[in-house]
Amino acid sequence: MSKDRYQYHDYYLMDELLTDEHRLVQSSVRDWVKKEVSPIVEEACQKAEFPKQWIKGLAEIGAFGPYIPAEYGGGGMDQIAYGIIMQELERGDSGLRSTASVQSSLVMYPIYTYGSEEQRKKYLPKLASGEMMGCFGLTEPDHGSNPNGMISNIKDKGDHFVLNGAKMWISNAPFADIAVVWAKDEAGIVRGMIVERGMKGFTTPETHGKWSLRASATGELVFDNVIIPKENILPNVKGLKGPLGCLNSARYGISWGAIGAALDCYDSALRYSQERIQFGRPIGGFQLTQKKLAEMITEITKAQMLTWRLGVLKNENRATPAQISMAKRNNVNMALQIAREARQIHGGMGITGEYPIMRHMMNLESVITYEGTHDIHLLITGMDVTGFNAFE
Ligand code: TGC
Ligand code: FAD
Repeated sequence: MSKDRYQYHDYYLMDELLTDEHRLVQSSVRDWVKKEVSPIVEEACQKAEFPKQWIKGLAEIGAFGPYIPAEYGGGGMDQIAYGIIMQELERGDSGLRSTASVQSSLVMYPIYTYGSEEQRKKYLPKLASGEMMGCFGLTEPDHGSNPNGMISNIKDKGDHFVLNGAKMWISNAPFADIAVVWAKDEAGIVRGMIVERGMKGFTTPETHGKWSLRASATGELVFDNVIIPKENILPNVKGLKGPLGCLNSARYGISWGAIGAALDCYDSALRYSQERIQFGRPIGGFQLTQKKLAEMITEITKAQMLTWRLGVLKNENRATPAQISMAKRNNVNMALQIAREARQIHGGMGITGEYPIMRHMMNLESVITYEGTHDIHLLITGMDVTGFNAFE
């Protein structure tokens, strides 16, 4: 990618609603992305490699567990600070944001919320510092949108459980030190557990050949008679509401993150439209280009307001899962549409790695699918407003 010339856009002066702490977080993450991510992200994607040096930087800027209390190594910040971090990271790359989302919302969150005090003390400080990385295993080869159909299972053997099954499409799996895994017990009840790398029968083969999220490592989790000590079971939750509760937090972060990708596409398209001359004038002077840009900033502004309000509700513990679904669905779709329009404004140059557009567009094809697909979130909203469950 050529030099990162990104300028933030805040059309409705939403930043006036931020606290000094929010602003500090915003500028430090933005600076870090410009300095450490932009110069290498294109090459990392071309090579399909996750740059491991980002882990230390992510920990230093507080991207691992920003809302986990400080006594466990977290940042002790609010939900808006978490959203801002996700947005600035995804401005750099959705894969980078994925790594931080998974660590914070899908690994630290369940250990903090459903774990024992011993588990919190053992894992959270190391996860916050990046000394330990985690992943989250819910999806299976035959059970994606319908996780309740999972066949991964544990059997009680007295002083331990034996875990069998497989998980697929797991972000961070190839290098994670631990996995928060969801499997059914003999009564068919979903239980959460911490599986550690090195446990006999546990492997994490990498998934190759992705055209999307290439700077994020994805893999499988395979369990072949893995012995799980009873102290590794998350004691404080039973049932599907355990993993779905984690998804509320991650989906909330994605609703902020997607705006970051959209902002980067819009910013690049705006600058290109002012600099690219055709028919003797900048292409930004043509009405059709203006229509694209005006619609982009309108949609970005609406999404910024939606997430701000959602963040306030989340800080007050009043955000409902259906409200989170609406924001995730709207904002990811908005970002994908903007990436496609921005690609057109860049003409042929839009398909090259000189500009971030095509990378964002391809990344967003995963983001619109993971953490609940576009249509699943529509059905969650549909169920919420009509009272009828389309999944039954
Ligand atoms: P259903 O019968 O509706 O609910 C089962 C139980 O769960 C409760 N519940 C929730 N609890 C907390 N938060 C939510 N969002 C919840 N939604 C439901 C519900 O009250 C019930 O509790 P209880 O006490 O009565 O047992 O469940 P269902 O089987 O009908 O499924 C509903 C459905 C389809 C909405 C759900 O399963 C779903 O969301 N499917 C999408 C799956 C998904 O999002 N997978 C994501 C995998 S992780 C991932 O993609 C990480 S990518 C990370 C990255 O790289 O950034
Ligand atoms: P399916 O569930 O098979 O869906 C296929 C299509 O059918 C979709 O369009 C869907 O909307 C539609 N569909 C399904 N059911 C219905 C219905 N009832 N009504 C209407 N349409 C329906 N999972 C994890 O657990 N951990 C991770 O870290 C993780 N990381 C991921 C990283 C990447 C890069 C990707 C691509 C996925 C990741 N996932 C992860 C998995 C992700 O959550 C699933 O891909 C997603 O939930 C969809 O499941 P599926 O791919 O099996 O699609």
